[in-house]
Amino acid sequence: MTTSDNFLGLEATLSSFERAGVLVLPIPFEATVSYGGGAAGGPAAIISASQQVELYDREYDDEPALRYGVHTLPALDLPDDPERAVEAIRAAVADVARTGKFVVGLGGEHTVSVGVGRGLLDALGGPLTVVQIDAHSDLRNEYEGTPYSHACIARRLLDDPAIEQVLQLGIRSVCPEEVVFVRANPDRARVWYAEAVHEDKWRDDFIARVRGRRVFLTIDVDGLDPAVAPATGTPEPDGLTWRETLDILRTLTQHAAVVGMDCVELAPSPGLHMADFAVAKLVYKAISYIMLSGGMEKP
Ligand SMILES: [Mn+2]
Repeated sequence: MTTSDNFLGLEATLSSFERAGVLVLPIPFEATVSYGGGAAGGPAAIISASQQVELYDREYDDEPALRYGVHTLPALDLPDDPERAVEAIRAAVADVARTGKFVVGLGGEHTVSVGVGRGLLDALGGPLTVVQIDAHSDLRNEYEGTPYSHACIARRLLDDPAIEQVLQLGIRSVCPEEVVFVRANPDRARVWYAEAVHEDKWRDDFIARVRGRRVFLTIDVDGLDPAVAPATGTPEPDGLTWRETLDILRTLTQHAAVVGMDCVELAPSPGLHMADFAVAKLVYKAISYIMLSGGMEKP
């Protein structure tokens, strides 16, 4: 592994497996995409763009990556069948998480998050709360003939009673089935639509739901506004701003222990490399918040 193919382009001393506190796992899976394609190219684009991200972070007056170190694993080679792919991701993530290092999955379509969440449960045990930044609720029981569609991932995670709740922020697009599900299961699913975030009407309720919990954080890049991250398969207007997104991540990591995360659905597009860069910078910010807030040691 050279500096050109590891996340942030860190020197060997900071990116070796032994030294790193963070493991980045590329998961270039794409099979159930329903609109714009290209998510399979997401991990490579994020890693490539991350080489351009300044390591110095003004919020910390420091280069946070030098404190925790990041190792980039080889990309997973997965079958096309989504259910089998989810099982393979689950096994791989469980192996990686058992090292005790912090795991960051890079998708790939959102279906990969089912495997990441289940793998974290296998390795670290439950219960886990899922915090999902997304334009879509992904709470359908089935979509286009498969329960393992990218449009069903929150529902699949909730199949496991060890997933105690899914908390969603930035949502703009839902179907009647999803609205009915959320109303019928208020203890297990909670949605803060984008307007609630824009109007700052999420914070207190969100903190109450995450405080002291162990969290799997899943970021669908379409949760952000297309002005920030336009290169994605199912873009929706009125998304989260950069500042709102960081506010959510900062608030989350101040009150909960994030034990694993992923970032999915970047579909790199020619001429839109600003999206690759924004997502790479967002992943770096998220890792820093998690690792430097005490992360896994929190209650
Ligand atoms: Mn989405």
